[in-house]
Order: sequence, then C-alpha cells, then structure tokens
Amino acid sequence: MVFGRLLGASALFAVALAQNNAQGSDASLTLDPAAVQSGSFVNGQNSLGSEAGQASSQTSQNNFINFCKGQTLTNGLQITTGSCNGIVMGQIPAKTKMISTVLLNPKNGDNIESGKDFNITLQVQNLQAGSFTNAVATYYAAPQTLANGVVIGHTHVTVQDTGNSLNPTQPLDPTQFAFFKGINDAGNGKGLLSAAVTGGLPAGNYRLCTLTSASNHQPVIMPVAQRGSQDDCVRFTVSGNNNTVNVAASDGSKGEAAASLAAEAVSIGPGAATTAAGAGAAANTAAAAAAATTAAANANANAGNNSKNNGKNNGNNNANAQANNANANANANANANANANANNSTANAGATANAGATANAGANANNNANNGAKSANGKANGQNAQQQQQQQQQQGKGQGKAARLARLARRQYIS
Ligand SMILES: *[C@@H]1O[C@H](CO)[C@@H](O)[C@H](O)[C@H]1NC(C)=O
Ligand SMILES: *[C@@H]1O[C@H](CO)[C@@H](O)[C@H](O)[C@H]1NC(C)=O
Ligand SMILES: *[C@@H]1O[C@H](CO)[C@@H](O)[C@H](O)[C@H]1NC(C)=O
Ligand SMILES: *[C@@H]1O[C@H](CO)[C@@H](O)[C@H](O)[C@H]1NC(C)=O
Ligand SMILES: *[C@H]1O[C@H](CO)[C@@H](O)[C@H](O)[C@H]1NC(C)=O
Repeated sequence: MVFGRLLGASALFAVALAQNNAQGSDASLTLDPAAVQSGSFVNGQNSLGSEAGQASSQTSQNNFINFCKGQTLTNGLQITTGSCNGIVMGQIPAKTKMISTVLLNPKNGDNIESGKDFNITLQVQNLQAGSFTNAVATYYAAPQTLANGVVIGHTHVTVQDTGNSLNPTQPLDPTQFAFFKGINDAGNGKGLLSAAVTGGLPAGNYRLCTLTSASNHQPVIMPVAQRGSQDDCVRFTVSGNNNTVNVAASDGSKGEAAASLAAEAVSIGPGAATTAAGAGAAANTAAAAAAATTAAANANANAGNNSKNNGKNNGNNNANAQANNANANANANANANANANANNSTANAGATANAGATANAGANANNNANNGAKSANGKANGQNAQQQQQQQQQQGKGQGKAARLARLARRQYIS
C-alpha cells in the first residue's frame, strides 16, 4: 500500500540522513511555510479536550523558532546552570513502534555481594540501539530520528543509593549516583543490552533505572500520551563489607572525569574543539574530508580576484602554514593557531574542522574580503588546505592519539 511504501522510503531516507548528518544541511534561516505547525496557533482553551483547570498553551505562528532568543542557548553543551534549546524534537514513531524496556539483571529484590563485578542486562524493544553522538559537544543538538520506524539511539543505566530503605519517602538526589553508564553498543542487535559494573557496589539499598535516549541524548519522544513507560526500574540490595565506591559513581574517578569533560566543553563553547590535540585528532576523522571539500569549494569561490588580494592571501596562507607547523611541533599552541585562522578562514578551510566553531566564527567576518580570489590563488589555497590536512593527520597520529584514547575512555561514561 502506498502509505506503507512511503513510510518505508522515508525511514530509509531517515537512515541516510542520520548517517551523513545531512538533516541539518538546510542552511536557510527562515521557516519554510510547509513546515509551519498551525496546531501551535491555538492555546487549547476552545479546542476539543478542553477541561477546567488546564493551562493555556503558549502559541506561535512560526514554530517558536526564536523562542530561545536572548537566553542562554544549549548549543550542544551540558550547561549545568540551565539553558534554552531551540532544536526541534524531530521524528516520532508510530504507536505500534513505541519503546519499552525491561531490566533482566539484577532482578527486582535481588541481593548482590559488595565489591563484586556484576552485569546489568536489559531488553529493549523498538530502539535501534548503538547510536550515540558526542555527549559533551552535541548534547540535544539534533532532533530524534527514526530508522525503519523506530527511534535511533541508545540507553543508559543509572543506579542510585536509596538510603536506609528500599522505599525512601523523599525523591532521590538526581546529582548523586552510585553507577552510571551509557550503553553505546547495539548489544545482540535485537535489543539485549548490557553494562558491566566492574568492581561492583558498596553495601546498601539501590534503585536501578534505564534512561532511553535518542542519538543526541534527549529522552525519547513517543506518539501518544497514554502509554507504558519506555524505561524500567528495579530495586535491589548489596550486602557485605566492601565500601569501595565504583569508578562510575558521581564521586568516582570516571564519573568526575566525565563531568569535568562536559564542563570543559562548556568553557570552550559551541563546537567545543579548540585544543590543538583535538584538532589533531579531528584531522583523522571525516571532518578532515569535509574540510577538504570546503577548501575545494572555497578555491572555486575565490576564482577571479585581483593580484593584489592574491598577494595578501598568500601572505595569510603562509602565516597559517607557519602556525600549523608550530602546532605540529607544539601541540599546546591552540590559541596561536586559532588567531592565525581567524584572519582567513576561507583560505584555511582545512582548519575549520580542526580549530572548532568558536575560533572560526570570528573568521567568517573576514570572508567577504576574500570573496573572489584568482583561480591560481584558489589552487594555492586548495593545496595549502591539503598540505595542512596532511600535517594535521600526522599530528593526529603522533600527538592526538593519547588524548583521543583518554577522551574515548572518559566518554563512555557520559553518553
Ligand atoms: C572491594 O571491592 C573492590 C572492587 O572489586 C576491590 O578492589 C577491593 O579489593 C575490595 N576490598 C575489600 C576490602 O575486599
Ligand atoms: C558479564 O557479561 C559478559 C559478557 O556476556 C561476560 O563475559 C561476563 O562473564 C559477565 N560478568 C559477570 C560478572 O557475570
Ligand atoms: C584574508 O584574505 C583576504 C584575501 O587575501 C584579504 O583580503 C583579507 O584582508 C584577509 N583577512 C585579514 C583579516 O587579513
Ligand atoms: C592577521 O591578523 C592580525 C591581527 O588582527 C593582524 O595583525 C595581521 O596583520 C593579520 N595578517 C594578515 C596577513 O593580514
Ligand atoms: C577581490 O576581493 C576584494 C576584497 O578582498 C574585492 O574588493 C574585489 O572586488 C575582488 N576582486 C574581484 C575581481 O572580484
């Protein structure tokens, strides 16, 4: 049937988009009339389903596209003081494809020995598990997407101490956890997922819950209000004399490292990638390829400028090349590189991926001046970008590796 075929096609499309991140490729700053949600024109007071005591919905003629203006934007960061996120919620599955989870281990009421390894295992349905984005730089930064009609994402498990009783009467402090782990793999490919609690837990009473998320870590969005929970919780006890705090606790070494990594990203700002080590590492990723593409595009865009500007531009290129050489030798020189790039992001497109959005945001202001350099100049730029990419790749291999590994190790506890 046509509807089914359409759904299938759009699901495939969604996969492709999710994979190449093309969903955000619409660079338009205006709302397409075809995307306006007229349901947001009304506050609900005169609509079907209205009931006494209900709040008036906020209304918008433009999908609230400027809702966060003037507020602290989330901007992909885990901002601990609060923020406003302007990213749309995204694709929502059918009622027949809603997410549901059951914890298999530990079981409700189990007792576990303190300080001893155990696995948390769970079965989830209607989640294409194994997809997670960079949690410190792209938190809530893109919409929920579907593949084959189910949410693409991952889940987390979080264990909290319930105090003296398994049935506390006060809500637990959400900033405190005895163990936390993002389950970033696809498990058995059929929703059976697990997390190893290496080192176990100290003796105590605990609640274990899942937190199911779309790829960008937002809680999953479901199609109808009346439904079963997408998450599961069990309560269990740990007995014995071992009081060793798990490394993945809020006060464990990895829990603290993950929080500090997120804070570091906030201090860097949107894009969160200005360190030279990060730039080196990034050069080994697809971002470098994207930068090369950008460089080529810019080389074309530069076609036709005068020799006077060519000279200037070459000067800048040299400056950039030198800055990159300096980086190749001294990884700590991130700021110097950022400044050099800020002169000319166009000529130095390779750096865009590496130096991070913040450094290059300033550079964009200079782009007008660079519009239309001679084709010969464009070629030089391209070569320069290529050379730079090679340097960065070497840099990435030589110097970014340790940082990359360290970041990977830390990330697995926060995504
Ligand atoms: C407690 O458990 C941890 C993690 O398994 C272990 O390293 C430590 O030796 C244990 N301590 C005692 C006193 O048994
Ligand atoms: C946890 O699961 C892994 C993979 O199935 C298994 O190798 C390991 O023995 C399990 N650990 C425990 C403590 O059961
Ligand atoms: C960047 O390069 C262009 C083209 O060579 C030049 O016109 C412009 O002045 C440069 N920007 C800065 C800030 O030097
Ligand atoms: C690059 O920018 C710095 C600081 O604005 C400036 O002093 C320098 O002249 C610029 N270099 C070129 C080649 O335009
Ligand atoms: C070259 O770029 C300059 C700005 O740097 C611009 O004023 C000029 O018109 C461009 N030349 C051509 C031939 O497009």
